[in-house]
Amino acid sequence: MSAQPDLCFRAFVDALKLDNDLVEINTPIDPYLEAAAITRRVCETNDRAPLFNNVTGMQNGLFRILGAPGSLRKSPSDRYGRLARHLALPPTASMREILDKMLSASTIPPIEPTILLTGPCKENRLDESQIDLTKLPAPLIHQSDGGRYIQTYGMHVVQTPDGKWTNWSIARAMVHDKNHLTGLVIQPQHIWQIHQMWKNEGRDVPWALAFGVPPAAIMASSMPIPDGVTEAGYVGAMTGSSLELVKCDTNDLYVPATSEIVFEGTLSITETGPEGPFGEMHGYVFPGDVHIGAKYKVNRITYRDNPILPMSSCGRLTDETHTMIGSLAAAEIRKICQQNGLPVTDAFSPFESQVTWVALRIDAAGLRKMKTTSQEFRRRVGDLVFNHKAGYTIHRIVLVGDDIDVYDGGDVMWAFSTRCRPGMDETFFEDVRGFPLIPYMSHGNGSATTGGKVVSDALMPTEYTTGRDWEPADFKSSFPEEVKRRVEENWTTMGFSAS
Ligand SMILES: Cc1cc2nc3c(=O)[nH]c(=O)nc-3n(C[C@H](O)[C@H](O)[C@H](O)COP(=O)(O)O)c2cc1C
Ligand SMILES: [Mn+2]
Repeated sequence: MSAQPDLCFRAFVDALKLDNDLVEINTPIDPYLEAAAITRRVCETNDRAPLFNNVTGMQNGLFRILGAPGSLRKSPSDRYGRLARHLALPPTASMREILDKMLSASTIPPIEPTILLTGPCKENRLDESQIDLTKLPAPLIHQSDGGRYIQTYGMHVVQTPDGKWTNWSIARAMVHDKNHLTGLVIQPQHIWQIHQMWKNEGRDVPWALAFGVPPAAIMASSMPIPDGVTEAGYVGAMTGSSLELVKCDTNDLYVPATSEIVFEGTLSITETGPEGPFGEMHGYVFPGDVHIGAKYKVNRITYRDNPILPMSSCGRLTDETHTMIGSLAAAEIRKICQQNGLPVTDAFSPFESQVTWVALRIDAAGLRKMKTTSQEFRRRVGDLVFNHKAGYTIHRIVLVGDDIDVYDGGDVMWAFSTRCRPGMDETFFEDVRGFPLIPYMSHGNGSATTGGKVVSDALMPTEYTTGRDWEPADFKSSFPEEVKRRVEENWTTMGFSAS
């Protein structure tokens, strides 16, 4: 059985422990707000991931909770260590290295999964008569949430009616009653696309929801890889090993053999139910704001011994909805730009923008070769990205020169604030799909689902023609090497602190 941290969630938890990146809590913790409050504080301070071993109301071991599975570490040297451990990269991996790993499978053939007869996720089972979701210690994550969001970091498994495409993705879901969940199934997400196909056929969608899946798989489940691409094969190619899956008890879907907990059932094409509100990725909850959500029926639960439910206590910076949704969309946007001949070297969604922006780093020589204008370039980038599913969650694209480190929010903010003249250097897109979760969309002055997007050009006119004609007024650029060396050598002798 695969025991590498990228291929097995339980091994991942062990790896965090070895990294001293885990706080095991053995005193009783209430899943009603307390576990999420601890996790929230962890996210806001970049502290170690909490593992709640003793969750009030546990039933037959169901379940322990791991908070902040993909949040940040405190030290700048391994800031992205928890994400790196999802991908078998060294904990000091840079964001660029993490995103390159995620994109690495886009240019190589998929590696198909291997089907095992059984696996750890079958160690325990509950049949239909034994299931009562309302009795599980599902977390209440924010005090004004409309339900207990048991699903914030599990992987939905759905397949097209013709069986050719099996999609894995994260989409939130809350406990509705004894044997139902309600959740977000929204356009243009793949789970929505596949739900539409079954609707056209007049049949409910066979469905599974696997919690605590191989970390490499949950990363791919959070990334807008292309329509029609089966995440299992993509993850196989990315990790270089065929994923080990087992068949569901009650339908023909397959789930990772080492999954901590598996729900099996159907996603209804006719029934819906109240869903939300929820404290969301942009850092808000609107109390009382209940919407109609998709409805799932749970017929079977299987689980490992002493299972662990991963939980994202999302909201203000920094949690999985930022480190993963923003970063992974940016990676896919980089790829799409490059495939379309744009001289983009890097793309990242600054956390400071609450992951509503993507900064595109433009290669200087490539830009000059294009012999384009700002207006033309802005239009071309916006038409491409804002009409693509990968650009769904992004409302501002900032074009920056290759002197800017897009992984550094301060750098991007400096360029945006000083090189992009409001209005004149921007092109607005009012006829593209918008992201309704952003407060200014769903609770703002205009349509919740259309427009509100902009390409902001923080390239200076000389960058399009003759090249940069300025020098940054900073330590690095404003002083001769000899002077800088002297300053650095004498730094501590003069009484300043070592960096
Ligand atoms: C912690 C977390 C929570 C998420 N919640 C949702 C959600 O509730 N609804 C949604 O549509 N996408 C959600 N996403 C983003 C999707 O997983 C992402 O857009 C992914 O590309 C969707 O998969 P697909 O490309 O196969 O459609 C979440 C991602 C993460 C990391
Ligand atoms: Mn997909």
